[in-house]
Amino acid sequence: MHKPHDGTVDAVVIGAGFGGLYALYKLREIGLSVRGFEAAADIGGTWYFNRYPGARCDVESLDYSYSFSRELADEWRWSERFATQPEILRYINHVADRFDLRRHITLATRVTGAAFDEDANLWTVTTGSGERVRCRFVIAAAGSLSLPKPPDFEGLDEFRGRWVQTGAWPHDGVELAGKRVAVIGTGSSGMQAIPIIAAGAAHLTVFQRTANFSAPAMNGPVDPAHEAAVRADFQGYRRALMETAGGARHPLMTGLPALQVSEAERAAKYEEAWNFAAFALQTVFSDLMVDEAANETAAEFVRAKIRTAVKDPAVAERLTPRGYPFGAKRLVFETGYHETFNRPDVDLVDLRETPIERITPTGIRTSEADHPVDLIVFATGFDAMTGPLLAMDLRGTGGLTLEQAWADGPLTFLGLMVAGFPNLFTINGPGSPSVLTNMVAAIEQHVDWIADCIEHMRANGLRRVEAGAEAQLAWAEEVRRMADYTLFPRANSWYMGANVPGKPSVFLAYVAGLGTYAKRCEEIARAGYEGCGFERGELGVKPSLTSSPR
Ligand code: NA7
Repeated sequence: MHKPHDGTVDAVVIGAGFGGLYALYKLREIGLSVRGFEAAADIGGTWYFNRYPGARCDVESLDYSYSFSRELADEWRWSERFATQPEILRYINHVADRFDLRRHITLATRVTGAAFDEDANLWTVTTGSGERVRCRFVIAAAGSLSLPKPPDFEGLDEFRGRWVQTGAWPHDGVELAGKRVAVIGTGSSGMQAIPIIAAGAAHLTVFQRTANFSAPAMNGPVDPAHEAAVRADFQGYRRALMETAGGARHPLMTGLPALQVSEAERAAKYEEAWNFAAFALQTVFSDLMVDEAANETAAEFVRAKIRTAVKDPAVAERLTPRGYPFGAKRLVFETGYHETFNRPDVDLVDLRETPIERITPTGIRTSEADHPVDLIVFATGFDAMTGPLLAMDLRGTGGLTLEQAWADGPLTFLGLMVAGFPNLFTINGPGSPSVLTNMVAAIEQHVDWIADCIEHMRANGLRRVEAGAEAQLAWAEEVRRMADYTLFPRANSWYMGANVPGKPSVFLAYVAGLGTYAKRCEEIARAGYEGCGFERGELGVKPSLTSSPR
């Protein structure tokens, strides 16, 4: 089934989530021999690991799906507007089976290193099981939010109860009934899980460091009329989606600056967006993420909603986000989050007032009190975007490590390539729209671009491609300039690397959106991959690139 030890393939794909699977499919389509490695025991990436109660996508299901196969789209039916983790995982498994992708993937095998051999222009990929595979191309599809931050609370090793992380939720489930539970962290994961944990546990204490902006997901069944319209013009719908910033569309975008309309009209629009779905709130006006005063109107709208939802005014005040712009930390799509704090069996601890001092054998000690608990849920986030790549010991030309290349923050060309690392491509890498857009749409755009680049090399007798250092610096500057134009850098968010101590403070995503980004990528490709350097030579490795798909 698999190539033998020390075998050679055209491309190694690291990761078998949405990105890795489509890369395997597409590269096989263009005739490359491929080999995939996945650290987990099964495919699915993010959706394999994040099984915490309430885990749900914040992009609509019809949009958060592949578009490369019309047949796939025709035969798959999503049950909910915002799909749950189990349904998304079922979809991913269906795709892998339907396109016979599993046979290329070695599961439960972590890529521990990859080094570029400059003489042969080949990568050697090493795995945790001691395998070494030579390949022309490496496609790193290791995920953007796939490396949970390890909990670093003093005393945790002495805790006699159980502790779990949302981003590595146990597959055999976690018993909540009769348990006193603590949740630490109120980002998307915490805020999605909290209402469900509260309903299942004997008692819940939420430990909040920063109150987050959120809005109701407004989940429900997929609207049949919307679905029919999408299916009637599937390609047209997807093309239009690709031109948007977020890789998603809604009918409520006014295209107007928030302060250009009257207060009453603004309130009505916010109300309409609130009742449509959380993502509409962020884009109902055109300038919410660039104009502080406009942003404050949205922030105030959300704060008022919290005051209405939460009965105890003191609790409502603690849950009210302040001190950073609305949306600059990821807006959370939740269901019943604030109302959960009206339950008599749920408490809120504000860590800004009473920080955690340590974990004791029986619970959590803050500067004010001991909170006895049986189970601690860490919803404390990820080493986002750069973490999974840096964890892999990638070595480019002259033995350059990625840590060295990125000592002051990630430098990439388009979030797709890194100077000094020839024939390596990253999917949704830092410097691409990635986490700020529909990841599945972005993945398809990335993989298609990579496949076109490889086709270009094949057609022109080129065996090595590498981002130029100058082009890379110019791209980093463009990413920074775009981010600085917005309010995003004004929050201590994981978008800025602020959640990981010592991580360089750099805005990690390309903020101008998928549509603009895809156009830039196309222009660059049309100009002969301007900014990239190529080396002439035979591209083919055994088996030949022209062999039929396996
Ligand atoms: P996030 O969004 O990084 O949220 C992590 C939360 O944990 C956030 O509220 C943090 O507070 C809190 N946190 C982190 N470290 C600590 C410590 N040491 N003490 C107390 N509280 C802490 O991660 P999620 O998993 O919720 O979401 C990640 C993305 O996954 C999400 O945006 C979606 O795209 C999917 P802070 O705000 O840093 O003060």
